Amino acid sequence: MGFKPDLTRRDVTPKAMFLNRRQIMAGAAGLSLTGLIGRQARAQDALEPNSMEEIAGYNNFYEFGTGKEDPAKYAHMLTTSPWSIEVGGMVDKPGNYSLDDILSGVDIEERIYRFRCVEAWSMVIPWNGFELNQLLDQVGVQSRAKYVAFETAYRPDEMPGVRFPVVEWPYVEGLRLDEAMHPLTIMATGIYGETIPNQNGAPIRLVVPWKYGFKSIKSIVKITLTDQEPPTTWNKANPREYGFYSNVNPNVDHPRWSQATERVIGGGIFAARKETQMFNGYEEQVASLYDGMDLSENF
Ligand SMILES: Nc1nc2c(c(=O)[nH]1)N[C@H]1C(S)=C(S)[C@@H](COP(=O)(O)O)O[C@H]1N2
Ligand SMILES: [Mo]
Repeated sequence: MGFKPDLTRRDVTPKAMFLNRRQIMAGAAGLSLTGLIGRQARAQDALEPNSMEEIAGYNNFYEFGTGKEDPAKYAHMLTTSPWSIEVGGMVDKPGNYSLDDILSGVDIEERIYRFRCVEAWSMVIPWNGFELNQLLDQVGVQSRAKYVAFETAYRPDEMPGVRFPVVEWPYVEGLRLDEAMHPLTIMATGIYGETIPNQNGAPIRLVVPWKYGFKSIKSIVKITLTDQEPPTTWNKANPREYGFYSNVNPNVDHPRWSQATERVIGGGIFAARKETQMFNGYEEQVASLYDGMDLSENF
């Protein structure tokens, strides 16, 4: 079950669009809130306009604030070197591993992935990273382990957003062990062939392309193997709206909006809507992980 690329450089969202997506998203959301254009757009796709909450959510590194420009403005405050990750729990070789040590033992490659933000925006992003299974194999996962828990740095001096209890800090996420071991699941250190910008989760973040964006936890300092389903930030904040799995699924709506379509960054504001694919287009590779599970219960 190796990784089979299905996207090429030609599919990649232009870098300028990627860098400007917040303005693009905020602009489109603003349009859909008011006036004729908004009503036409809504009639076309039969969706409700975005709420202010969703718009604020476009800025999605809450440790630097929930304001639209906050991550880009403040993420430079994060010291990303030196960096280490504490790996523990049910592993043979627990320890505080420096990022340099981790990177010297893995194969870094480019992965061009669809990436889905929970608010229904999608992009195609060229990440540079390594399969998480390489790191897990190195530390020796014990047979009792069933889940992997991840934790973001919590640094009040460097993260102005953590003064506000918008979510519980530190930001935490989790995967089932088979999801974590899947070849599509990567730890990314780069984007568009360059070092990952701080606001996108430098120096190392998770990317799970068949799940909604919030599962892709940024600036990871801790990885713990456990036999219990780990808590996740958005599930703790709102369990009705965000489940543990959070697989992209057009058939299971978020309680406040449809998940059937998405808006493609770079496709133009009105031409940009397309139907969302099961598991974000990775059904062939990952559907078997969920055989026999009711995905509307395990959302
Ligand atoms: N630590 C941390 N990780 C996080 C977030 C966050 O606020 N803090 N936001 C999540 C959300 S909601 C999304 S959509 C993605 C966005 O990643 P991107 O900004 O690289 O597109 O990061 C996720 N990872
Ligand atoms: Mo998000």
